[in-house]
Amino acid sequence: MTGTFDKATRDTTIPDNAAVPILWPDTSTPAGDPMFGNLSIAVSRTFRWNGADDPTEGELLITSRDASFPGRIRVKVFVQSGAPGMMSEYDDDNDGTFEQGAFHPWQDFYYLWEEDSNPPYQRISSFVYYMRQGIFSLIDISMRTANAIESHRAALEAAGSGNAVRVECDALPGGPNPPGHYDIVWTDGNGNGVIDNTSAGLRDTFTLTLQQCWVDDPSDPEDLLLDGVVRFDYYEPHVQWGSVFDDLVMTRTLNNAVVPGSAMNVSGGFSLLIPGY
Ligand SMILES: [Ca+2]
Ligand SMILES: [Ca+2]
Ligand SMILES: [Ca+2]
Repeated sequence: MTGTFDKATRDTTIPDNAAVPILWPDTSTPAGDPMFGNLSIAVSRTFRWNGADDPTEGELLITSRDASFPGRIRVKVFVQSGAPGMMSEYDDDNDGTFEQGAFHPWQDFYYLWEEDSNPPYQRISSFVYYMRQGIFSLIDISMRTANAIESHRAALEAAGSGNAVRVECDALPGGPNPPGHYDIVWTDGNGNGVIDNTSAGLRDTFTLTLQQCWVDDPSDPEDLLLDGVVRFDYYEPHVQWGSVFDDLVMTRTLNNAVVPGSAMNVSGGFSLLIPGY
């Protein structure tokens, strides 16, 4: 996935195409049949956010890579009767005409995939978008992790390689919820006493262990409660790093209260290259 972020306007764009094998919503327990088979996802119109939580432009085309369903699904940002949301459409015989279609405002669209009784093309549209949002959340966590390392750079270097620096998180209202925390451990791979990057297996690495860490963005009603481990298996300050999530539990909070049933368990990782960050 590639894109750009304008720091001044907070305009995010994602113009790429991506082939993503999406099999299970929770890859830590890959048992039973995959939900929707193996899907190919193409961005047919650039996604733009422009500082908003939900995109204001964008369109995806979804096909099956393992013949789980015929034809193709189109899902696009749409406004109907003044309500912003997504239009899902299905061309089941691949002749270019989309015979079926339905609009859902954002709050309904997000959760279409969970209901077995919804038409499969609507569930798949919703699930693909839900997964993209999940990836966005992980990118956000990865960038916050890099920020945390830079914010505590002096303390980490003073503590030395292998010694944890503890950082308090915010207190989730409605006790008993004592503020959680995270511990950052820096491993000075090249042993030079500073946080840096050198080549060929002598990389500085980091481990963040989060315990009931909740950080409130005052401008956003939705925040995350985090438990688990985020590692950087390499880190080049302000340029690139490799994020690994070990049994990270992400639980959504809405208006400072946990959303029941929203906990998502993530294991896996990706590399991030951010020139000019
Ligand atoms: Ca058709
Ligand atoms: Ca170093
Ligand atoms: Ca908030």
